[in-house]
Amino acid sequence: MDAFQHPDYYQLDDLLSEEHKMIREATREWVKRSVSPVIEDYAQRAAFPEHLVKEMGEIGLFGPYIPTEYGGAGLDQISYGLMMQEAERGDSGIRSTCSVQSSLVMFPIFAYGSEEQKRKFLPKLASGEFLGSFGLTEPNHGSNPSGMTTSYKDMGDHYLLNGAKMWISNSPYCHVAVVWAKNEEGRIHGIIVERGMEGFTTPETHNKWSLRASSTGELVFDNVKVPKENLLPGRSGLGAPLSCLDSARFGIAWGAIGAAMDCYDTALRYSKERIQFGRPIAGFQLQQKKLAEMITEITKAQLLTWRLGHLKNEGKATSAQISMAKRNNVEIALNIAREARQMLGGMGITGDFSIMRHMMNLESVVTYEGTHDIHLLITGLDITGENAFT
Ligand code: TGC
Ligand code: FAD
Repeated sequence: MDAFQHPDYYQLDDLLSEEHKMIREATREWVKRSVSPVIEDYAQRAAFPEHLVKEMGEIGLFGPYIPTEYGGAGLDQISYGLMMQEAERGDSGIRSTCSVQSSLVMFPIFAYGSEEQKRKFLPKLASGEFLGSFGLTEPNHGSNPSGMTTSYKDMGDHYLLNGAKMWISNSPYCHVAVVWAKNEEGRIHGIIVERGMEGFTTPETHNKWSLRASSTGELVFDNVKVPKENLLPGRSGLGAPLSCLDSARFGIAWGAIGAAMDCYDTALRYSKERIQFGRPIAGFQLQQKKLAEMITEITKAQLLTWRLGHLKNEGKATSAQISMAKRNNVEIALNIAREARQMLGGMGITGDFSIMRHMMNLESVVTYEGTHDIHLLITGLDITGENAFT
């Protein structure tokens, strides 16, 4: 049974509106009802719980901040963050599916798509009828997407797309993919590729020890004829995909707190029940040190994201501020998962508890959407003005 109780050491609930709390509770209830009972089994089998996609659409996890006229819920950024927190409290793979759909597929279509594209794709993506994927990373271009070689040619009445994307969340199940590719002048544009287009395949990536309940694969384009109306007309250049990453990284900053809270809550409860040397292990100073440091880091991360949420609502959050929150919160979540796992002793390595699954998932979260070190370099550039990437 999922007995999760969320830690709120600094009474941060007082800073949330009633609507925020309702949205958080609704998402938490759904996770307890639909995710927690099945997720360990899916992760152990490395299977994607596809049946949850429609449910995610129904409870508004896809594009919560997209306006209602396009099928979204028209909510603010803190609501989005709280939903991602609760989703990742269940499993990072569940949050990944929501991040990709909301911030990497719906956001670019909403922000840079034509009116026809918005009306054609957004309502179906919001409801979960369509699942989307986002193709930026390539086999030889991960941290440096500007070097991408996927490209398209103007053939008069259509574009011809060639290349391959790697490490793409949702790819084996996606109905549509927002793909970033260069035109003949070397300028990056977003193109919507639809399943069924000849030459478009999505082979699955196997043997992952992390995000096992999320499906990852490639996007392969072999002379794919893409109709001209599928090009996103609103923005070109690397800044277009990077702006989508800002939105997804913001959601991850919140999501990582969910994973951290779940590990802390599990370890705290276990430590009060587990008796060694005639007393609960919660009474030993070394175990208290771990728990005290966990709740301190969770509280700091909660404050960081709350402030970031307000800045984002006001349109003032910078990319570098989002990078700092993503980097910090994923790091503390990973450290908390490692410490919490030790607190459970041998039981910590089993699937009877969620901690090991969170720990392995977070190894992907600390790598995707910009690695831990890339985010450090983004902060370094922001504060010094010196570019240390190249
Ligand atoms: P650089 O020269 O710095 O920038 C190129 C242009 O982009 C602008 N820009 C941004 N715009 C919006 N948002 C941002 N965050 C931006 N950062 C930069 C910049 O102003 C410039 O504009 P312009 O008009 O002057 O051309 O680019 P660079 O080639 O030096 O690279 C910078 C770097 C390394 C920070 C960037 O490329 C980067 O972030 N690399 C990490 C790659 C990454 O995060 N990939 C993620 C792939 S998607 C994914 O992982 C999904 S996981 C999904 C899940 O399951 O949750
Ligand atoms: P590399 O870029 O090769 O980096 C290797 C190491 O070198 C890292 O430690 C990195 O920090 C370091 N490094 C690189 N450059 C520098 C530098 N200038 N200075 C110092 N150190 C440096 N991508 C998508 O487009 N869409 C998706 O949906 C998606 N989903 C993913 C799902 C999973 C499970 C995973 C694991 C990845 C996913 N990715 C996705 C790809 C992800 O964004 C990349 O893995 C990530 O950006 C890093 O790229 P890379 O793996 O090629 O590592």
